[in-house]
Amino acid sequence: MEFSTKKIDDVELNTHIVGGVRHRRQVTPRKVLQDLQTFEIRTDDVVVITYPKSGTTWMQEIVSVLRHNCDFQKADQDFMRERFMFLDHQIGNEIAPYIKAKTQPSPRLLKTHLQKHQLPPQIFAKKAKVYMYFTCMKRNTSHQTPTSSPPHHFISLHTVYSFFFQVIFVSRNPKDTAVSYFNFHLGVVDLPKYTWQDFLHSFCIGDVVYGSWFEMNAYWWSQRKQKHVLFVKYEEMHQDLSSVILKVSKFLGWPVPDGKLADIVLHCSFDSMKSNRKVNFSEHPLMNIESYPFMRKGIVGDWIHYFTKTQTEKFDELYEHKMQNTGLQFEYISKTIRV
Ligand code: PPS
Repeated sequence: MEFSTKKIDDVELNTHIVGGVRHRRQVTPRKVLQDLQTFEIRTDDVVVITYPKSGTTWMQEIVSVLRHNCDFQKADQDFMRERFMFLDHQIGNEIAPYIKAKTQPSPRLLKTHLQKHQLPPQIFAKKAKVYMYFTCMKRNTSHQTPTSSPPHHFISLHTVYSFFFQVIFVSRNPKDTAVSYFNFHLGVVDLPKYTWQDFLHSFCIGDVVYGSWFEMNAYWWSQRKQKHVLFVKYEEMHQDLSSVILKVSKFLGWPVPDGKLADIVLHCSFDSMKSNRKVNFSEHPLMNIESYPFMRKGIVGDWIHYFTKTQTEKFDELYEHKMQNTGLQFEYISKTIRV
């Protein structure tokens, strides 16, 4: 699938390939990826896993609010990057989030964009534990004299599933993801700068930072029925945020307080998050938010303004080829907002 054959020089300067995946050279050094191979997952960790630009921050804000029982002030007390430990990130000389996470109280909130084979292996080793135990119960014999008959015992089998952590995977249609990711590159200091054509080409062959959208999404889609995995689509959040909030709440076991659902929807709306400095990354040291806002458009269907007719045809062909056996389908046009 060729969109472009142009060689982009600063890609090689600013990024490196580790484990077959392209990463930001400064932000995701080899050591971080190596150390994550022995990172300890805790029983009550909540891990938000996404391909970049899929609605990660949106989901993080929902989880933060639920975590604090809908106390918006508490939820937004810290900047997003201090609430969720971004495992595969390290900025300058700051202590890496995965190191900070080691001493954080539970339940920890973690975020990662890593492909399956670069995630901490414990994520796969510690899926769920099943305890089975027997109890013996003596029948209630109060109406009998102790000596009138021997006590009767019942044996009962109990099965307890104890889940070791929870994964929320957010997926966004790949055309809008590519557009959002392309724009993000323009605004982030150390990310390589591409033309749209070159970016789309690299995205399609999985040679951008964090690798292949197709691989990551196909894998987590295949895991969606596991009890510790919640698979949510960005487009679903757009269409019915209330339902998604209730789904996340049920999954995590963190209830929505009575009468608060509408408030969460409002708090997590695009406009509210765009003007919320705790989540809009306006103070992030590596982002040029003035010219390239993190909360850019927040819509379904912006790809229409970027993809040419030929690019659309080629991309649809590629999607069919790579994903035809998965059954994963998306809405590509908003049902509610004109783009
Ligand atoms: S990152 O850097 O990978 O963590 O980015 P991520 O948060 O995954 O994705 C950023 C895109 O999500 C949009 N966004 C939202 N859309 C709708 N409503 C809300 N509340 C919302 N919050 C974030 C954000 O605008 C980015 O998409 P684009 O298309 O670039 O606007």
